[in-house]
Amino acid sequence: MSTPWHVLGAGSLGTLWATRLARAGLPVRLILRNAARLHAYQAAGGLTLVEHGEASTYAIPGETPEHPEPIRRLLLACKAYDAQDAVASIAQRLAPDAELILLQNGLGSQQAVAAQVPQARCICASSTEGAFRDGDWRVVFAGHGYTWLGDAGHPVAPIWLDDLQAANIPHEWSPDILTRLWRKLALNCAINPLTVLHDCRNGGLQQHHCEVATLCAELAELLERCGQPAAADNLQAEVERVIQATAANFSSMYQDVANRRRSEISYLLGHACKTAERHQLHLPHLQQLQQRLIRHLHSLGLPSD
Ligand code: NAD
Ligand code: KPL
Repeated sequence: MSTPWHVLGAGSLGTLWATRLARAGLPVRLILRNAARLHAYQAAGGLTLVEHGEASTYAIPGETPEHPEPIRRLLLACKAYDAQDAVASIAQRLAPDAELILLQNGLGSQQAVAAQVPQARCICASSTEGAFRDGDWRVVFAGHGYTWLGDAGHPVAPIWLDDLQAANIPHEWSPDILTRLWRKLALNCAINPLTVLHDCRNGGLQQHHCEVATLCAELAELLERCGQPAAADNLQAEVERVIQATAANFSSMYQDVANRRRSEISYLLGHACKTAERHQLHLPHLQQLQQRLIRHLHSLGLPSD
């Protein structure tokens, strides 16, 4: 039997991946936080994926972190700020040849996880697929996209990409995953905080062209300084293209704030500002943006880390 996929995080992306893998007949196990969550999950009878308005439920076996089966392949599908605690909860179970696929947005959490489990192979992912929860254990597939996967320290693609193919998960092995992650981080830094501060959809930033351009120039300087010139290439043009292409959408950070959820600010703008500081790079507009956003989150009573 092929290696089971352990999926930790039964949220939007975790459900999107787990259900498609299970639908392809691949062995999947869902790791729930504790016995209470496991019982609630079992009572629901599985994970439900809604695609094109049609709901299908998959009775994927669930387990708690304490389950005795060793983990050889783990899809970590929690938010960036939960990644280290989540990995700590299953670290004892990781087999010597374990592989972790890290779906977190931004940067910083992947490096922290890799340092936590140095014996495991950590593969980073950058995804443009979209999904959201519309009930407990129920996720709507919202936007078709692509997932790039890569391992900055080891360019050889893993054999389980065949499983993703079988499960119709659009993906590509990327030899320059760090560049992709930095590029996405820069896009998110140029767009998401401003949509929160100006209380607008992505398209509303067309009225704030100069502010966006100034941020792009500083972000490009940062990318160059940290050895990512390809991620800096034509950044402003791409940001403007994304603003136009997603004009009607609310950014993920806007949605987090509107729904009073913790945002991943520390792994996006926070990571950019921390990296600039480490390189002794003065980026006044980016730093001001971070301060404005932190003040705004505090004024709403939301966490700013
Ligand atoms: P989510 O909040 O919907 O799901 C995360 C799940 O992880 C939750 O169910 C939470 O309870 C669970 N979790 C956290 N800690 C846990 C623990 N210790 N043990 C067990 N479960 C635990 O988040 P999401 O939207 O799926 O996002 C996951 C990551 O993917 C984020 O970094 C996000 O930015 C990124 N991402 C999401 C989308 C999307 O469309 N949702 C798209 C691209 C990237
Ligand atoms: O990724 C995004 C997000 O909202 O998180 C886009 C649409 C690119 C805006 O930054």
